[in-house]
Amino acid sequence: MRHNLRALAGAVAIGSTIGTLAAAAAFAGESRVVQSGKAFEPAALTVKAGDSVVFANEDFYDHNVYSESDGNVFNLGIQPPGQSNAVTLAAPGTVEVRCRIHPKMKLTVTVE
Ligand SMILES: [Cu+2]
Repeated sequence: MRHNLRALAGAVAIGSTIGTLAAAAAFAGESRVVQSGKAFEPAALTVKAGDSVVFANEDFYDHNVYSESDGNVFNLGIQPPGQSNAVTLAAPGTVEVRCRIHPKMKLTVTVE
């Protein structure tokens, strides 16, 4: 009986390890875009479908980041200085990101 329990514990440990590896492989990437000086930094980046992009407002102004690109429509709403918000970009394609408050702010994300 004791032997069986030990074997069972070993099987659980191996299963747990495999589960952790699978979770790590499936874990989506995360990119970071900073808003500073009424501009996105960087102004262009490439991510994989399912990845997240964190928008960090490190500016002195409110921003309102959004996209109306097919498959990746989002609107972060008013984002005060110091606030970060993440968006998951699920659909491959080109995502044009803008700010409703500052129309000159432009970011192009290529989702592969
Ligand atoms: Cu803005």
